[in-house]
Amino acid sequence: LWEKYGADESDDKESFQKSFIRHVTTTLARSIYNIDNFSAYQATAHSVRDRLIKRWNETQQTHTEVDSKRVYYLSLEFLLGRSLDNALLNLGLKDNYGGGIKELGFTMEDVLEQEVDAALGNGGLGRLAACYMDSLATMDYPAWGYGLRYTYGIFQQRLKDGYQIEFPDYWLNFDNPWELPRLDVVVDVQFCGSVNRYTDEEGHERYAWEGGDTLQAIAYDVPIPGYGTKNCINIRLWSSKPKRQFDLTRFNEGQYEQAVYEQMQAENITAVLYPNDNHMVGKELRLKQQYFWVAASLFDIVRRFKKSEKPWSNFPLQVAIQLNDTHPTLAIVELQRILVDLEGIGWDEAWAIVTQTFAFTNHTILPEAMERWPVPMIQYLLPRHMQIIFDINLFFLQKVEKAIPNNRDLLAKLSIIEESTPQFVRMAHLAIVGSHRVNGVAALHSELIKQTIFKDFIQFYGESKFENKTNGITPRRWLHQANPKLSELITETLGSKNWLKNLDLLKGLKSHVNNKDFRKRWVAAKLSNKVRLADYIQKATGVTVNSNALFDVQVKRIHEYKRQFMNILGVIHRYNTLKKMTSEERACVVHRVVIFGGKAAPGYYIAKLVIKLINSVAEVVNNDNSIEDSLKVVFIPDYNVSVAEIIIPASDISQHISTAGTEASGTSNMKFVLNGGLILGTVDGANIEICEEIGDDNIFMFGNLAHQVDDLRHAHRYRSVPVDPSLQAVINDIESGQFGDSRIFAPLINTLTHGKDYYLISDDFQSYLDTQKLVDESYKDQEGWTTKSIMCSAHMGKFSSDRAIQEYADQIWEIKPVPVMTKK
Ligand code: 26M
Repeated sequence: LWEKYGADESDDKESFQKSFIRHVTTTLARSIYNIDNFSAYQATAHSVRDRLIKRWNETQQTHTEVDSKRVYYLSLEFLLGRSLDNALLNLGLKDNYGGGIKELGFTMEDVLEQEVDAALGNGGLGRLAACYMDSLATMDYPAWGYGLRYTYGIFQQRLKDGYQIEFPDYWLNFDNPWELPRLDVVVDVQFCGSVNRYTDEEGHERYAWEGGDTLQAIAYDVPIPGYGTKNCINIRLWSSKPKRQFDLTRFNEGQYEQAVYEQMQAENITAVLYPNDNHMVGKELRLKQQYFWVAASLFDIVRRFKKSEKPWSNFPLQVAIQLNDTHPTLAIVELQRILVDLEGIGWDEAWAIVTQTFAFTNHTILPEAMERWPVPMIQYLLPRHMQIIFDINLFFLQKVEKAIPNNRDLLAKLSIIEESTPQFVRMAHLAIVGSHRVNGVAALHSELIKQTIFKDFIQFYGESKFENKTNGITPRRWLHQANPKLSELITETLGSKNWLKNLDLLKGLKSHVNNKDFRKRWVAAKLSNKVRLADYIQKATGVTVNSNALFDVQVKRIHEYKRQFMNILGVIHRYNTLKKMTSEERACVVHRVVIFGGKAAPGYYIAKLVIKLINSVAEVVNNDNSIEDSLKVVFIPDYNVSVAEIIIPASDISQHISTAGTEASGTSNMKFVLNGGLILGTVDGANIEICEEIGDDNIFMFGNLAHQVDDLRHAHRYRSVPVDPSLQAVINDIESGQFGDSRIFAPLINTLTHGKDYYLISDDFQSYLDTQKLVDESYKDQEGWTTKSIMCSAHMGKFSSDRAIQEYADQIWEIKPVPVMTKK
């Protein structure tokens, strides 16, 4: 009967229309005469969902039968964006569904626009996790993601008088067709309580964690379809619930409010994503989120392993767990606790299993981003875990002492515990000690972590534990989906779609670089993307921009180290240069549209002032007729994944201008270049490797190098005004009130003067302006620019997330692809 009546989900147009209408009438309970674009989206999404579920089931069945080693990617953030278009393209349904929806009286574009982003992440780290899931699925790897199902994703940004204001992102307001609630998959998670020592039947000393509060984790599964494969993997997101619906005694005693309050406390845990990016906040609720997620995920992983009835020593042969930054580091402690306390395995044997299982990715060397938690806080919430951390540290330091005797200074530096008052747990140290491999996310960054934050660990471990895995991006979303015109041109030119699974094939474009027709279509694709963005800018900001101008883009989280401030200071310099020109002189200048976008953490005062300054400058520049449209400045509000999909394909040049050594990798740099946009960047993160691949003729690099930064910062201690005269002139312009009340910006200016210019804007400013001039000159040579643009895309093969995932799979996880077996 199962075979006979199992869902027949064919992929042709008629089958889609049938399922569309079925979902309108049953799932949505609407009449066919009463469908708006949103219901059309819902019905289409549910039709796709049916097909995803089928693949998801077949994939999980295959993985259970084959039972080979799986990787579990633990990430507190999955910045997925929209799913419908991605699923249609990955499943190969776009054409049939597009045709089908048109006959039903809708356009695919309108329907796709109805979807709200799944924005369960801050920025780079969260989007990386999403790209990696796409590659794992596409390459048939048996992989699971584990994360939290936040009720509120990253806040929505709006502007008021040029200032950022935040609004809650209540993304689950309408139903979410991209998740499968697993109300039967429930895990108890314990907090607080106490630890009791006892002796077991064999006379061993054991510890039991007892009492405290218990919450429940409910699983919600998000299917991730691969491109051009039946494989469909899973991200399991946990949602928190109180264990009992009501405390009945309290309820009966009339303490209704207290009973409901406790219920709310439990639901609080997964209520909101912390909106900090590259900055640690020591909030207790954040620590609770981390343990809640880690405990539920490990329980699930261990339960799955136990089903196969293999000995515990096989655990690392069946399970690889990747820690996306230090956020899931408690997983190391939790697995050790499960093995020692619950399974009765000896400490050393358990620890060998743990360290063989985990690997850790570091994403930053910024000191303020390093996670450290007060010992008393962990002691209170997780008393047994705190004991285990102290034991892990003790045994580790004993080993260090044995290998490198009589070096108390080294012991203090390596210790997992920071000996301050109160003591702190250094999560990165715990992650290193508990993992068999540690990686950085770009070549320079992986070198820098060995020379700076983790230097002392090299003394003990040697270098081999530390390696590089340069980040990557999925070409499916970031070219095929976001830039359909260019994707089509590439496919036609190369004669197949194989490049979407093997990005190195883009090299084939090189032999067409002098082909007139190809070049014409390449330029036309860029122009039509610029027109699309100009329309969006008009809608979102009310500013009219000329699509023939040079589009200069900086979109990323607002942070001092990323130096959006330097960019806007450069804009002021440009504006005042233009103002001094005659009309004839201005006629020779390349017109520019400078585009900003990005969110500031709600508590990051200086970052918020940068947004205000950008908007104040934009207001003056955009309304100054005397410069005759030679410059426009826009701040696009609420930058997110789906806005990025409009902005990135439209850029001529994008800025990645962090102080050298501060941006671990960057991933949007890769997205821009893949789409034929040039880079203006510092010698930092993955810019360096992009330059190596595309050649230094095709990129504009400037500024001081990472190894010079320390000396320059030191030199700043002996002065208190910017050394660069052009910078001083721009500061004077702001202080003169050219962009409104200058008192507003005093704290910002102070970071350059009295704040010692920690991010070296002054030191890089002249080099920045010079390189901007080069950009202008190069852009005048439109043919030369087109050649650069083509060469950029053609050499981006390395930056596919498929390459990155292949390296992780082969060198760290040791997992093999498991193609899905389909019945019939
Ligand atoms: C930590 C504690 C409390 C609350 C939030 C956090 C936190 C959240 C996100 C800390 C860091 C977070 O993300 C950091 C991040 O996105 N790093 C970026 O990672 C990218 C992928 O590797 C790199 O390309 C970027 O260079 C790096 O900045």
